[in-house]
Amino acid sequence: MMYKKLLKYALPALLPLSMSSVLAQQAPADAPTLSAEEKAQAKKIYFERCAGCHGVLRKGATGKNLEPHWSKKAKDGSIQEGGTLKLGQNRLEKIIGYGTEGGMVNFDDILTKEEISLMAKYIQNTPDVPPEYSFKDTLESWKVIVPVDKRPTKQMNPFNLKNMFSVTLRDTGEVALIDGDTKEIRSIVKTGYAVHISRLSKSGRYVYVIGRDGRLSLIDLWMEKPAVVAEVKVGFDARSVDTSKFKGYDDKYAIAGSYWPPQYVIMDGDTLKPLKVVSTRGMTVDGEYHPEPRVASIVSSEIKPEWVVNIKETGQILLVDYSDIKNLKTTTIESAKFLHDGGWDASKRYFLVAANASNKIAAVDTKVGKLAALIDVAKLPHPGRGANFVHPKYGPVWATGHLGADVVTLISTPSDDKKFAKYKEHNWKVVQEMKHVPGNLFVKTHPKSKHFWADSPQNPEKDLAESVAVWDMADLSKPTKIINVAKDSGLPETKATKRAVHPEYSADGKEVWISLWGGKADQSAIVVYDDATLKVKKVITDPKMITPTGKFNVYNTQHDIY
Ligand code: DHE
Repeated sequence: MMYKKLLKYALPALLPLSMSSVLAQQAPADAPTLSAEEKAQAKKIYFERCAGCHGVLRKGATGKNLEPHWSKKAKDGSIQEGGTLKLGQNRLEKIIGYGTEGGMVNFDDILTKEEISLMAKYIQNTPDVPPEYSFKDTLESWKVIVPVDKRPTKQMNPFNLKNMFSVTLRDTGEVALIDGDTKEIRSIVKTGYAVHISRLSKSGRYVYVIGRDGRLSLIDLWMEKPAVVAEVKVGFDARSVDTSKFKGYDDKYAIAGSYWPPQYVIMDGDTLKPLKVVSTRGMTVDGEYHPEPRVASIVSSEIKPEWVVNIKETGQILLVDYSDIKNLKTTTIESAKFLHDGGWDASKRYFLVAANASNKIAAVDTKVGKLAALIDVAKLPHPGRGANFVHPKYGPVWATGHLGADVVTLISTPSDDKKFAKYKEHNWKVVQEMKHVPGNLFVKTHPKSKHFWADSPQNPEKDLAESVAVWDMADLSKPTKIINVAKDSGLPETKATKRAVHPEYSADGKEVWISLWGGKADQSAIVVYDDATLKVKKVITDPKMITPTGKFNVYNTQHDIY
């Protein structure tokens, strides 16, 4: 059941809908035939429902390999063979319809019988290869809407930009800029489809938002009414973006990573002019070539001119040195599969990333450029960027939640501060698993807070999906309060679950903002809590507030405070 929710979470990989040319592959002789119309329909369903877990080329990632035929060498040297053709139409229909013990979910409540039969036929055919996307394509897509010399030279609005929130309105293809002080929507800007994340330039002036369709938009917060000043399409399907944060490189570069094609693009920070495209295809940590290693999270170091680029399918973590873009130096660190999201420890020397299919957290020491630890954790870790705080018994810890387990894991992290020297023996160990519920996506705290927040939007129980748990960090044995955010919002009952998702602090650490991710057509809200009293302070709602998900406070995102 949990896995089902996870799959539903992984649904909207939109890429091929926007692709005009796809390299059609020869069907195996014994594969069921499909008319052009059926194929188009199946392709759409595949990309909307299946690609997130199984990959565009169907090599498998979180989900199984779905090629018509595959063979691989087992650990004992024997050759194993399999494939969708071997499974056959009946078995495939059953797997798609009813799911498997291995984690495949049942689709009988999502797809019709005819659609299930169609999908079973479709996956016995060889996957089509979507087109590549070159440096030239990237350059041709690049648009400067307001040139740098036509932009303001100082902030032209009276807003407290530090406390501005960039909020994803997922299904409308927009981002709302909400004033954290007054809670007013200052601007709603058109962006790519289902913006995934917002990141800030080092100075805090520019917001970079990346759509799932690969459209990267640059917003200038200094304008009287903040608006998009440049755009570029970095690929057909993307999730990550970051900027150059090392001293001397303020607002100089941006980097965005794509799922398809598997590559990343380095750009000028203030215009998004593409400078370099780098493919991420290559060998997995198991020594096998992978044609579709998608770029998952990217973070920017403050101690070196470097980005940490996490490659999902290969399990390789790249440290990309941007001090000389023409002669790019990259350190490749082996970790585990499949890399997803992660964040810095409190010292910002170590980056911790979830290898979700391996149930591990990989920690990279960016000072020495090496893997510091691979830590076994509970099923399907999903940290977001994680959360850092000082544990009453174990000192500095970094926390991750789990999609597939009912705990929040606390991992001890090293510190140069002498007062924490006594905790050294615990470093890189799981020191506590706090009891939570499965289906968690994001955890959050703030250096000025005594509270720790965790959501559970993917929990199958409506009540839990609409609630968040809060712990008092002095006593982590159980949550101090479970808050039903949907009820607190005062919004009318809707058929769609209003998933309470992504807690985010205000710049001063006094408020926590939670999105209610409701139905596509439902007016929704962000509920703002007073972090000290855990009482509702404000419900931000508006007819334009449709499917709010990620929220990024300017100051906290700029300085990686979490
Ligand atoms: Fe995310 C972060 C990938 C579905 C909301 N998500 C990330 C990152 C990756 C990723 C690689 C890290 C980016 C970084 O730090 O550079 N997410 C994916 C998927 O592949 C997946 C499973 C399926 C898909 O097709 O996109 C997926 N994600 C979702 C959602 O359905 C969520 C809940 C709602 C939404 O808006 O789409 C969602 N993901 C987020 C958010 C972050 C994120 C809010 C940033 C967390 C942060 O605090 O930084």
